[in-house]
Amino acid sequence: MAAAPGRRRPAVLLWAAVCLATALAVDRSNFKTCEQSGFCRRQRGLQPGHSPYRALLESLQLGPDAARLQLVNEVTKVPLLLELWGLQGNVTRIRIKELNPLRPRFEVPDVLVAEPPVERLAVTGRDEGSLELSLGPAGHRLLVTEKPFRMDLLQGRELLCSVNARGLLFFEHLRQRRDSDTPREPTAEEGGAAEGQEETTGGTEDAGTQSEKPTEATAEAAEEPGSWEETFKTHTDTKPNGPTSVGLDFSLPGFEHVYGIPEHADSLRLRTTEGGDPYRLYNLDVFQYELYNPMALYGSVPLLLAHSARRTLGIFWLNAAETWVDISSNTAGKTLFGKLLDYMQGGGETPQTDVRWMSESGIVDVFLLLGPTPAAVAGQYAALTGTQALPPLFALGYHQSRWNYNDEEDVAAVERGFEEHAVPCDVLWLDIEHADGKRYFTWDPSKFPRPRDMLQRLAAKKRKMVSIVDPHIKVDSGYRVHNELRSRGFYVKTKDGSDYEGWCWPGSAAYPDFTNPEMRAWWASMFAYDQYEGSTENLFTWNDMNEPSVFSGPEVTMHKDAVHHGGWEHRDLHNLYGLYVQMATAEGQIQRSGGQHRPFVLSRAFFAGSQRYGAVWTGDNAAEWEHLKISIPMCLSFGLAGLSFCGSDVGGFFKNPEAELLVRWYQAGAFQPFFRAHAHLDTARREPWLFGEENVALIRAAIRQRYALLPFWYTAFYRSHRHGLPVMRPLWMEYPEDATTFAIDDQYMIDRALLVHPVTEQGARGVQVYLPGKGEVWYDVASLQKHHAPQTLYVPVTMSSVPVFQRGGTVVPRQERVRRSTECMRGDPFTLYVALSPQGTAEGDLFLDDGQSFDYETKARYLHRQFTFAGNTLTASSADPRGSFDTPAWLERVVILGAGKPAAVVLRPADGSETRLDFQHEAETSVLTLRKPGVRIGDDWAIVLR
Ligand code: MIG
Repeated sequence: MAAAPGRRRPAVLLWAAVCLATALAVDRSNFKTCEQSGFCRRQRGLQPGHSPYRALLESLQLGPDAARLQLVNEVTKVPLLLELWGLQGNVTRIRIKELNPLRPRFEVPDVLVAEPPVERLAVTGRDEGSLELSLGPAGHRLLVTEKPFRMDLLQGRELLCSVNARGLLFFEHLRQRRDSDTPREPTAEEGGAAEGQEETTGGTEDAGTQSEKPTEATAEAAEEPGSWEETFKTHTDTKPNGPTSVGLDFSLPGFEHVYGIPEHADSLRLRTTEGGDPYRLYNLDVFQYELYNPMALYGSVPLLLAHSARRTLGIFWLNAAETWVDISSNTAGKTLFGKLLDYMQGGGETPQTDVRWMSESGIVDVFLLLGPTPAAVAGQYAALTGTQALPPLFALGYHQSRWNYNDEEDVAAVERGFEEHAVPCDVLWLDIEHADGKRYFTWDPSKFPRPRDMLQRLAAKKRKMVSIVDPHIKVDSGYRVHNELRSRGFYVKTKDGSDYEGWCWPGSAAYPDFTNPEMRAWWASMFAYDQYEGSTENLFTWNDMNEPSVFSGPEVTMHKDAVHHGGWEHRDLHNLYGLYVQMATAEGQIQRSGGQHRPFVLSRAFFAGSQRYGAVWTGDNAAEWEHLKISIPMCLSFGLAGLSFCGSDVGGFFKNPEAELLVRWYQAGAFQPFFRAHAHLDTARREPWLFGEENVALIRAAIRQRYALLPFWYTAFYRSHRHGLPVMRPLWMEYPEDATTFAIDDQYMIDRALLVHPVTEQGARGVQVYLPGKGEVWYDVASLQKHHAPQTLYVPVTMSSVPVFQRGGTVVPRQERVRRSTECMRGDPFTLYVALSPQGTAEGDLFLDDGQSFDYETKARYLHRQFTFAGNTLTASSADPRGSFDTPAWLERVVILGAGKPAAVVLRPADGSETRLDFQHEAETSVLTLRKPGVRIGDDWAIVLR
C-alpha cells in the first residue's frame, strides 16, 4: 500500500518535520477530535435522560456464579444480555453484549491474569419495577431498575455508584448493510466471520426491524453518513461491519476527584470535559505533544479512579478499541468558598462526578473496584491485571541514551566519560541508527562491525546495553526477518487479505501480527543468541513505535480495517497491539536464558496489564520546564494504572536544555522509577560532563543519590510486584483523608517513606513543600532536620538541592559506597536511616536477591528483612521466613533521626552476646549515628539504646 506514490507524500513530509524539529507544537489537524470520530460524535449526540433501554426483570437467571438478564432497546427491539458478577475482594463485574449478535464481537483476551473467583449472588428483594441482588459478604447490593434501565450499587445505605443513571447506555448492534447503493464484494474477513453465523443467530431480522423504525440513537447511527465508511483527511476507513460502538455512563455521588486513564499530558487530577473534547484513549505516535490537554498519546489504560476523603473506587473498562471518556461534575467551576456557602445555606447538593465511556467496538465489560481504600483499589486492579514485573536490579540504575550513539568508538568514548568523571551508569542505549538500514535484529556493518566485542567490553565494566527493536519490519526480500514473517503468514493483513504495508523508518514496512500467539512465539525465538546475531546476555530491548506507528496511516497509525489473527479488525484491538509487542519481547529474553533471567524491555505503547512486561516512558517530550513539571503527574497517573516502572526522557527529547534545566531534570529523574537520559538525533550532545565542572558535579551528585537509595527502590519494587501498590504514588494514597493532597502535581511519595518535591522552576530560590499527616514528623534528607506536620514548609534551595523528606516512623536502607554500576554494589554494606515517629517508633524493610534471576520466585532465594524500632530498641528480623539468600553484605552504619543522646548503645546479635557500639550524637539535629555494628544484613539482631 505504501508503495503507491500517493501514500508516500505525507510520510516524506512527516519525515522532514521529524528531522527539523523546530516549531514545538503538535499538528492537531493530524488527529481526530470527537466530532471527527464518527462513533464519538454519534454517542455524544445522545443526551442524558432518554434511555431507550428496559430491563426484562422476568428474564433473570441466577446461576451459581453470575446473574443474567435481558435488556431491550424499546425503539429497535434489539435485545442485549446483561451479566453480573460479584467477585471476591469487593469487585463487581458488569458485562453487556448482544443476545444474538450477527457476528461475534471482540472480547479482550490476555489482559486479565485470571478469572477472579466469584461470590454467590442472591436475590434479596423484588417488586414490579426493580430487583435487588446481594453481591457477596461485603454487604454490597445492586438495585436493578426496569425502566428506564439503571443500576445502583449500594453498600449498606450508601450509594457508591449508579450505572446508566443518565441513560447513556449505547449499543450499536451488528446489522446488515441495508442500502443498495454501493454493492461490495464481501471481504475475506466478513466472509469468514459470517460463515456459520447466520443460521444460528437470526440477527438479520433485528437489523431489518431496526431500519424500518429509524428513531432515537441507534437508528440515527445507521443513517448518519460515516456509519459504514468514514473519511479522515486522505484516509478512508471502510467499515465492513458498520457502526459497532458501545458506551455507558457511571455516576459517582460523593466524589469530586477522579484520576487515571493514562496516557495524557495532563494534571494528575482529571478535569471535566464539558465544553471540550473527552479524554481519548487511542495509542498514537503524537509528534511534539502539547501539554494539559485530553488528546490521546502512546499508551492507554482504561482505568479511572475516584477518590474522596471517605473512600476510593475504580472503574476498569475492559475494551481495547478507540475509547473516549467524558467527565462531568456538578461542582465544576465552583470555588471552595462557593461550595462552602452552598453547604452552609443548606442548598448544596452532594458533589458528584459523572463518567461516560465510549468505545468504537467490542462489548461493555466493566469492573467496579469498590475499594474502599486506595490500597484496596490498587490490590483489586492488580488481582485482575497482574502486578509490576520485578525489574532486574540494573534497570533501576541510571540509563544513558540518545538517538544515536554513532558507532562502537562512540560507545566506548561515552563509557569512558562515565569512568573518567566518576558518574555511575548501568546501561548505554542504541537507537534505530545502530541497525543495518533499520532492519532490527541486525547491526550496521560499518558502524557496529563487532557488536559482541563491544558488549563484552561493557560486560567487563559491569554495564549493560539496550538496543531498539521496533515492530515495523522492512519489506526487503534480502532481509531474513521479513522473509520468514511473510512466508509464515505472520503479518497483519489488509481487508483484502494481502500483507498490510505502511511507510515507516525503513521505508516500506510490514507489521508482524503480535495478536497471533504463534507469531509471538516466533518473535520470542528471535532473541535467542544464535538468532539475534551479536547479542549477548547483557543486551536488553527497547520496543518503540508499537502503537503501532505508521507514518502513512490514518493518524499516523494502522488502518482500522486491517485484519488480524482470527479475522478481528485492527479497530477491535488497536490499543492492545503495543502490549503484545512488549509481551513477546520479554518472553524472548526469558527464553534465551533458558527461563533463568528476568527480562528488561522498555515500551512506548501500553495497555492494561503491560506492567507485567517491563518499563514504559512518556515518549517524545521536550527540553522545556513545563515538560519537566508534567513528568510528575504523568508518571503518577501511570502508577495509579498499575504501571510502576515509568520515566520521562531526562533532559527532554526535543530541543537543547540549558544547563540549569538539565541539572534539575537529573535531580527529578533520580527520584522517578525509570531513570534514563535521552535526546533527539538533531540535538547537541549532552552527556553529563559536557556542561562544565560545576554541572557535572551536580549531575554526579544526583545520580549518586539514586544509587545510594537503590536498596530502597528495589524493595519498593518488590512490594509493588507482590501487592500492586505503585512505587511512585500520589500523597493521597498515603493520606487518603487529607483533602489538601487531592490535587497536588508537584510532589509525591516513593513507597510509603520518602516525600519528593523536585525543583521544577527556573531560577528557583525555594519551594513550598506540603508535609501531610496530623501529628507526624518529617526529616529533611539533606539536613536531617525535623519538621512537624501538617504544614506547608518553605524550603530554600540552591542548585544542589533536591527537596526530599523521610517520614517519621520509617526505616530506609541505603548502600552508600560509590560504585560504577549496580552490579559493582553487590555485597556492599548497608546503612539504615531510622526516622523516628513522635512516639519513638519506626519500621521498614529490605528485599535482597541476586538482582537478576527468577530464583527468588522459583527457589525462594531471597531475603526480606524487617527492621523495627520500639522501646529504644532496633530489631532486625525476617519479614518472610520462606526466603533465604546468602550474602556477605553487612551493616556498616545506623543513623537514627529524632533520637536523644543515649548513655550507651549495645548490640545483641542472635548468639546472645553483647557488645558496645561507638556512637555520635548531634544535639542540635537529634541525630544519633551508630558506627560499625558489623552484623550480617541477613542475621537477626537487636541494638539497644540505654
Ligand atoms: O519517530 O527511534 O520516542 O525515543 O529516539 C521517532 C527514534 C522514533 C521515537 C521515540 C524516541 C526515539 C525515536 N523514535
